Amino acid sequence: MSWYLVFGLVLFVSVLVVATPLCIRGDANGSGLVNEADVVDIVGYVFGSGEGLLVCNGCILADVDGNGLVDIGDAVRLFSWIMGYGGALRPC
Ligand SMILES: [Ca+2]
Repeated sequence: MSWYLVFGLVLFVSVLVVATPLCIRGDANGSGLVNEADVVDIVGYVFGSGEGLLVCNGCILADVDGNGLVDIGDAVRLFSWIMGYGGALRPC
């Protein structure tokens, strides 16, 4: 396999990854995982001590229930989901 072919393949895959970001509802901190840290970030945002909201392809990642608002209900919904209660999270 030539060097140019390998370089081209790596460049193609890199562009593909950049062009398709993961938009995971509930991943409030954008780490790529949904876990307790996201609950903490949502609570921090709601009570004014957190950072701004991450938006991915028009989807507010902290808006766990998808109602267009980010409030304490989103933190509760996410925590319940992490603990195994409630249904699947809505897709972005
Ligand atoms: Ca919401």
